[in-house]
Amino acid sequence: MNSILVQTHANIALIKYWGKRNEKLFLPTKSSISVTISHLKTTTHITFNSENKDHILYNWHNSTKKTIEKITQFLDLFRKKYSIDTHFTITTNNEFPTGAGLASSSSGFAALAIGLDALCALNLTKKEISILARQGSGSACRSVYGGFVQWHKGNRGDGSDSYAEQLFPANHWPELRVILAVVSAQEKLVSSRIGMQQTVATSTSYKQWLAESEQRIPQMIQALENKNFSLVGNLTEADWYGMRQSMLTTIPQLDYCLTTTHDVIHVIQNLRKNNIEAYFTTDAGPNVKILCLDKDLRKICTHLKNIPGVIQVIECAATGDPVAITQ
Ligand code: 2P0
Repeated sequence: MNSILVQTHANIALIKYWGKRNEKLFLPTKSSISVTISHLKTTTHITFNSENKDHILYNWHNSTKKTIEKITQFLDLFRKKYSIDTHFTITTNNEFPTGAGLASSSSGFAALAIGLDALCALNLTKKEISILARQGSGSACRSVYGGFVQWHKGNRGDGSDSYAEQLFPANHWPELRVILAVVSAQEKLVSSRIGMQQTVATSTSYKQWLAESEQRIPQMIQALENKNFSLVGNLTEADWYGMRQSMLTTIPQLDYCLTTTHDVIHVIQNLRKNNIEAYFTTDAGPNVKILCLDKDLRKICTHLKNIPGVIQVIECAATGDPVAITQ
């Protein structure tokens, strides 16, 4: 094989990952559950490079100078782990809606892990690929799959039991929608990596969230299995409140929300009072992700588009497994 082309998608966590018990191996303090979503696609092309260095071209939106460092470190880790001594030429593009301020390393590192395995003909299992992707970026271990995915936190010190698995394929729940309400295209001030480190070290409410969030895992799996939308939504928001509280009690305080973020949240809460069911979550940034069912999509999008400060409204759904094409 001369080259490989991989397509992956970013994922949005319903039960969040925020904090590591081992920084070097990217081992999380808790398990998490996500949905891999359409519209946030990464396309990555990898070939062997006969020179003694890697060539990396990327356009990961909102990427910082650190991005190239992170990719290079990941390639070094891959070579060391699998005793490979070649270098690579990599072109990796996040085909996210332009200027949407939706940075994600999840689809990026998942694509690299899938592509490197295929190109080097290692025949790794999905579990091994997930463990590899995790060491590029924690959330990337979940983007190795489409649909609804669980990342088991694991207990071992070497990380061999900290990997993701698919819970349900994307077509398990075709009526579910995820709307992205973009309120800012700005880069975040504190990266997830640094922010979560500070939370683990200083937040007074973090331990309580960890305990409560871990209990939500089996509840969320059951709710997804039964396609119980109200319960999925309520668990998602409850977990978000716990993460938000942990961020707000971090020293220095972490507040990724903007005024418009709160405006969007209020609109969602008001829609619910008027029997239009929608639920919100946010991550390490001000953009809001909204869960709803297909039947209410149009109405909810109309309300979101009318909020001053909302730049873009993107309608997504759960999407399928990554695709790898050998060339
Ligand atoms: C998540 N986030 O579960 C959570 C919710 C942000 C808030 O995963 O340090 O970019 O590379 O492991 O994966 C963002 O964290 O951090 C994230 P690293 P990552 O989706």
